Amino acid sequence: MTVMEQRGAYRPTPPPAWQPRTDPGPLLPDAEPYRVLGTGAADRTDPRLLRALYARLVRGRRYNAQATALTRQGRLAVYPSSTGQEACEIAAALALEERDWLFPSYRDTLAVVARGVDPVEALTLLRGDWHTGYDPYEHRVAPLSTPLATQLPHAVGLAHAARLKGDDVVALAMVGDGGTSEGDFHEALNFAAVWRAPVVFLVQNNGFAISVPLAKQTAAPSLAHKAVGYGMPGRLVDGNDALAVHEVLTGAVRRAREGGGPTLVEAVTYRVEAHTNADDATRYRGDAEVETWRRHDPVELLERELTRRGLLDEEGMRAAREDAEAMAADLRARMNEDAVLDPMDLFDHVYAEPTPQLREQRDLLRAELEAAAEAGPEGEER
Ligand SMILES: Cc1ncc(C[n+]2csc(CCOP(=O)(O)OP(=O)(O)O)c2C)c(N)n1
Repeated sequence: MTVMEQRGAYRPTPPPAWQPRTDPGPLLPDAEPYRVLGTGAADRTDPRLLRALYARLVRGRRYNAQATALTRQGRLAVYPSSTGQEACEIAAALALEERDWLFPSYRDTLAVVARGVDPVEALTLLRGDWHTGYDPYEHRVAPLSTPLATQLPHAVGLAHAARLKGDDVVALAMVGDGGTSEGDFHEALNFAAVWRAPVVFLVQNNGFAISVPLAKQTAAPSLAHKAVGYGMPGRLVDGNDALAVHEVLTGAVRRAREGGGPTLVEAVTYRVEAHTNADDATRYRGDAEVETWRRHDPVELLERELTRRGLLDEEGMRAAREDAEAMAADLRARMNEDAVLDPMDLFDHVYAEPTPQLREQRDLLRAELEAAAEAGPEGEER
């Protein structure tokens, strides 16, 4: 007699039928990054959109070059250039309505400026002058976030709160590939999906987190695939194709606005320059790789499309360059003016109610400044 026969009456009960809670199929990203430029789909694009994107991309490139030059002249403490990533930056700003909110990272000055923030004010933080430098409420742009991914839970909180209040607001949050390894990324995406918050997450996969390449950052099939684990759609797009990024982001914003919940968009792009002016990229990557990406340049891709459709000629290109040059000249002139600053401002806006330690430090600094003022310029030199 077998053991099972001895137990006689034992009949294992089958477990309840298991079903996936949602079908993961529709959430999966495409196998290849989505492209529009150079395909038949581009022919259907409104020429006004093509022209608007082109003018802003040309300006964006010039802005990056000017800001980097300002670091060399000691007028800017640091600048993380987004050269090569202009398509993502500009498309992100244009995908939003005025009533929406943008949550940028430190690399996203171009998106901030494209949203309407004064080009000088957008650099205040990087000059080290003042806190954010611009009024976040004026253009609905959160401060440029230096701590990686912390802007993501903020975006979810704002978007969810707006929805609870019945306000029609979508938040678009930008983050780098390295930022996707942060706990804040996980928490933000999880909350967003569970609450169906009207948020769009744009990951600019530019290949590197300073010197760390993507292969050392994640073993995921793509960053867009991470969406499936949270229960939101993941979209993979060519981040140098301004039309493709614009279309995917506009679609994701519309979906969020209509109550469809969040989307994770991975834009595959490349950081053509070093991490910042303080980094030497030749120490961790070769020229050949950079050259390959330079041949897939977002400005040139758009230029080719406009030219092919007869929407741009030499004269148009010159006009765009002149417009960008005027913006750069104005930026240069205004950044060369010494900022008038009150050191006591340092203590304002840290807490609603300053802590005893902060008050003590404030009093110490005030006393030092008063003593220095009494001593006059000679005293300062000693
Ligand atoms: C919480 C946190 N950890 C570490 C850093 C230091 N840090 C600054 S930039 C950076 C790399 C980020 O790379 P990625 O997210 O890919 O963005 P990218 O700079 O390429 O735009 C790191 C580790 C930081 N700013 N914040």
